Amino acid sequence: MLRTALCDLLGISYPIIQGGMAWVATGELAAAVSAAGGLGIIGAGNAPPKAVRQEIRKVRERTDRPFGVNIYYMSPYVEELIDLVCAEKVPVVTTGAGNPGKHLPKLKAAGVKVIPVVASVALAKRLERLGVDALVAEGMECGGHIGEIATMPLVPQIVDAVHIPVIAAGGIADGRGLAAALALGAAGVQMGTRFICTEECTVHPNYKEAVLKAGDRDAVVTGMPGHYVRVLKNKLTRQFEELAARGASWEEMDRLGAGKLRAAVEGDAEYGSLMAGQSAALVREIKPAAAIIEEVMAEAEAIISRLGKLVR
Ligand code: TUI
Repeated sequence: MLRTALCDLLGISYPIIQGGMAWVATGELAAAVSAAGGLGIIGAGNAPPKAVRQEIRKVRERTDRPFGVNIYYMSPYVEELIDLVCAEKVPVVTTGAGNPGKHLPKLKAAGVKVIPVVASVALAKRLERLGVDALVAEGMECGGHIGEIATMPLVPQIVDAVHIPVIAAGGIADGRGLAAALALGAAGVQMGTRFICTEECTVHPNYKEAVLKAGDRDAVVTGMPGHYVRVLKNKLTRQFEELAARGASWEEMDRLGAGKLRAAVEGDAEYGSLMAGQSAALVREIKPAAAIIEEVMAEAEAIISRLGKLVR
């Protein structure tokens, strides 16, 4: 049985975390992942605290296991969401697109475990010093807003730089990815794209279909330096290309992207922002979240025991 320090830290059975994708990771999905022994995470995105509280309730109606909420630091509701997760005693908070340092004392006092998502060594070191419990090291193969370093070089650098558990993310969708992440020194993985194609994920079937159909070159990068977003190729990404070709301003790009993730979640696969990582090409079927977790664990365990036999 494969267990890591992350399982002990979070009280979960398997070292698999589901990415807290805005609009995509609802209470239904988070509950399914947590009930199956991983860590399900609600993506708060730009949603108001009342809506996030409803998602927390959904998880608690479905499972007693630990779960998390991802707080997106560009949200206008960050302060209220911090108060909400403390009041609700949410077991784990992951953070994205910002530095949660100033909220750590409050979160720690409420007993919330804090796991920031980072894409650089410098921020990883700074956050360890401030007392976070673990880190997600997210490589640029991931979907949505991306950093500049790929998973393979990023994870071991962060592992070397800190003493807390590191969770690898970006480009991971199966047991091979989990085994590889452990080989890099990670204590577990976070997968987002793979969990879009679950029975419990509430996005429109068109979004899931686009992930299933994606090939190796379909998860492309749009946007501007400092604000790159990885999405699946469609009519919207061609509009972004046209804007970039004529040297459009940041404001024009931003205007084109506004509201488009929600459109994708509601079924617009042509002009919606189908955020997904390069691992989309590895996703071939829609299954229950529990079946994915079982399959990933069995595959990783088989690989690790096979690799062990290579050493003679
Ligand atoms: O957060 C992400 N990826 C995301 S968030 C998102 S939400 C959204 N997008 C469009 C419309 C509506 C909602 C989509 N994709 N990844 C986690 C991540 N965070 N990767 C890198 C970082 C990061 C970047 C800078 C973390 C901290 C940071 O700090 C800067 C500072 O303040 O030091």
